[in-house]
Amino acid sequence: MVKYDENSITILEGLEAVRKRPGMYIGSTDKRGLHHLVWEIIDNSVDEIINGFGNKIQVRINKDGSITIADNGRGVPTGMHKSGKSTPEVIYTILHAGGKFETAGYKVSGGLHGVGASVVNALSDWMEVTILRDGKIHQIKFKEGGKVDSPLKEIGNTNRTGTIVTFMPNKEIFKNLSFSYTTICERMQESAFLLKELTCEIEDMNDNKKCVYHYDNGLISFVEYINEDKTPLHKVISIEGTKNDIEVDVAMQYTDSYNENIISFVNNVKTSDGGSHEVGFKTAITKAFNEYARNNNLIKNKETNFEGSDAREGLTAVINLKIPERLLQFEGQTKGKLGTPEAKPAVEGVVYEALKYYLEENREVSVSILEKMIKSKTAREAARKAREEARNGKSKKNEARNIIGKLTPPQGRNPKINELFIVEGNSAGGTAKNARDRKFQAILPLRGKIINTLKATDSDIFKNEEINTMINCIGAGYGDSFDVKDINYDKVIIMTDADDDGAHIQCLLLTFFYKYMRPLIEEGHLYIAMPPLYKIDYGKTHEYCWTNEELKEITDKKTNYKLQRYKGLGEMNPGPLWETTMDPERRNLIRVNIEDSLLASKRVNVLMGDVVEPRKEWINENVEFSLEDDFAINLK
Ligand code: 0RA
Repeated sequence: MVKYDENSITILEGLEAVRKRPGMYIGSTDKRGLHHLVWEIIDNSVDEIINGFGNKIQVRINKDGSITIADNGRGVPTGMHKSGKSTPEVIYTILHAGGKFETAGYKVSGGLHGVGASVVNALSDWMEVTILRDGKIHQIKFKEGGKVDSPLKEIGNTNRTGTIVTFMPNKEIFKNLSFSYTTICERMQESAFLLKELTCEIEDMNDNKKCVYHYDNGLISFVEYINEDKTPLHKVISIEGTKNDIEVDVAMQYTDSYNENIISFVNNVKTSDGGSHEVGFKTAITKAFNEYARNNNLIKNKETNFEGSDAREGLTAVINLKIPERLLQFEGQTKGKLGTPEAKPAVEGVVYEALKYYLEENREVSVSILEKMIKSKTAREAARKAREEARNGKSKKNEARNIIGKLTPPQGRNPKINELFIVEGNSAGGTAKNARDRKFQAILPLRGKIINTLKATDSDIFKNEEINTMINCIGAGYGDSFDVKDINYDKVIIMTDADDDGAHIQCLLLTFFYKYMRPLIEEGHLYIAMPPLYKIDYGKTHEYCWTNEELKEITDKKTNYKLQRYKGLGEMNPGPLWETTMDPERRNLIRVNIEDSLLASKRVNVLMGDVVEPRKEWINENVEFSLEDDFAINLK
């Protein structure tokens, strides 16, 4: 254990730089950046618990817009730093201050995190740190981005230890100042899954919400949670082992779904872009299942092996590695990919040995998993054959027939400008056709219900007419062969009624795009249109409303008006539809933005259930409003 003390802190830079270029330190100043501040403070508390001190973190969203993060660790040291300032003042005002940047100890901070609590202070109106340590309570207060408002002083006695930080984010820097209870809960829940001993409490004082997370079974519970709405084929398999100083901890479970969901962490930091440990894991399971299948004659001599994708269909796995700092290597711009070469053989060795043993010991489970893999292999081979036939021209005519009569194409042929509106139902499609600017807007009405691509097999999905039509219209392929460079439209816009059915269709479409055309989302080409709910007519003029609050605000002020409620797009006339929803100069589009594949797939599951509320919440939380005025300017 490394001994941290007052002197292990060096002074590097001032806070001014942070305020000038917040993006450099926290990525952005939108909702994501705002939450980055919270992760920064929480990570410090988590670090303390990883190091073996304390077992509880509490987060409270306060009524005044500030947020409090408390832990029961040792408490920040309260002595004097060699600079003549108190240690807390140094930690919370000097950039890059903090033991973890300069010790050769075990603890690491991967990814973007760990830039320090001082960054949070720099970007806050005020911050207050209360420390419980050595029988005393100390407090220090800062204002205006890190100026000392009240220096460290003793304010009472206590028999507990810990650190309590409250901060108010700067109103000028952050566009959106409201902390998301859901986002914070999800993050804290993840920490609780990874650290068995940790208990997390989150409380929102604005609407009296509170939740507590604690999981004695750690990763096993994590996998059970991800698979909560699916049908598992067996109990979660738990694998633990150490090889070459790398601790490997894995939990895995197959379900009857077709999705693969592998999530990995290194020293409790998520490796969103995978890396050598994931490669090792995949190699190990493919090898173990192929060997078992061969030895038990489930794959015959002449037949080919399972491919990796067969071995992963329907698999949910969480991998957590503890790697000593001297072996750590991260790659990629966001440092989300593990580079450490030693991690591959370590994970591969541990997982292969354990899985081989497990399969021998649990024959019934092995057979049910292998039956599924055989189906996947057969379907994969059939799909390949069908694709080859299609490529040989056999289905070209069908494709053309598929589109003709459904799509109303634009006159112009510029894929950098053209827009595709995917519209719910024929009647809405007719209105949209009349409302559009035919130069660059295309209309594709969807007739049938969209298939749930999370539950259906690949072959069912590609038999589905609506899906085929969309793939053909967009024109850039799908799945691994999807190439965003080939898209026929700069914007693919989902336009549905503003009701629950519409929300459901949106979610089914989002699921499809998420699964088969993810780059379309990643590169910002997928949008949701926002038709209004009401029209208010004053005789000579009129106005539209998108929410009930807006409506109330207007109707509270006016007296003489006629109110029309739009039950669906089909009820709107082309004029109003153009003005409110399709005209680039006036419309509001939501750009679809899926940040996190675990949450997305988890949520897509929630969305696909029969519950409507979580669906709406998901849309509210995940789609970011962006007025795209740049486009309007380009057109004129
Ligand atoms: C430096 C040294 C020591 C603890 C901490 C920092 C510490 C920081 C934070 C931030 C949030 N919670 C925290 N808990 C602890 C340990 C000094 C010692 O007792 O040896």
